[in-house]
Amino acid sequence: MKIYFAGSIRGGRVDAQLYRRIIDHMKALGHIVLTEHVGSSNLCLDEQGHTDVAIYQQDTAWLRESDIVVAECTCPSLGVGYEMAYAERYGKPVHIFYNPAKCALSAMLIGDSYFNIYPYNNEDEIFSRLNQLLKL
Ligand code: 6K6
Repeated sequence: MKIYFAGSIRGGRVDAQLYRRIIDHMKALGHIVLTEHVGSSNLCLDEQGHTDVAIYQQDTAWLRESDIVVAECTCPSLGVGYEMAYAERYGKPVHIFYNPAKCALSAMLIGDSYFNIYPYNNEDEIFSRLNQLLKL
C-alpha cells in the first residue's frame, strides 16, 4: 500500500524521532511511505527550497494517491489537522495515534466518528496496531 504519514513540522519537531521509527516500521512491513521527509531529523525548513505552494500541491496530490493515511497527532499541528480533513473528504481510511499523557487531542478529531483513533501509552502499542492494520 501507499501510506501517507502525517506528523507535525512547523507545529514542532519534538516527536520527529518517533515519526522516523513509525515510518521505518511501516516500510519494514513492505509498504511505500510517500512522506518520508516527515521523519527526517535534520529537517531545515528554510533550506529545502520548496515554496509553500509547491508543498501544498505535492502533499495534497500524495494524499489523493495514498491508500491509507496514518498520523501521529500528539504534537498539535495545523497542517496535520488540515490533512486529516482532506483525507476524509477523499474517503481515505485514516488512523490517528496520540499519547493522552502528553496532549488532549482536538475534539474536531475525536468527535468525528470517521477517524480511527488510537490513544497509546508506549510506542510498542503503535507498532502492534500497525502490524494489525498493515499486514499484507
Ligand atoms: C521539505 C522537505 C522537508 O520539509 C520540507 C518543507 N516542508 C514541508 N514539506 C512537506 N510536507 C510538509 C511540509 N510542511 C508541512 N508539511 C505537511 O504538513 C506534512 O505532510 C505534515 O504532515 C504536515 C505538517 O504541518 P505543519 O503545520 O506542522 O507544518
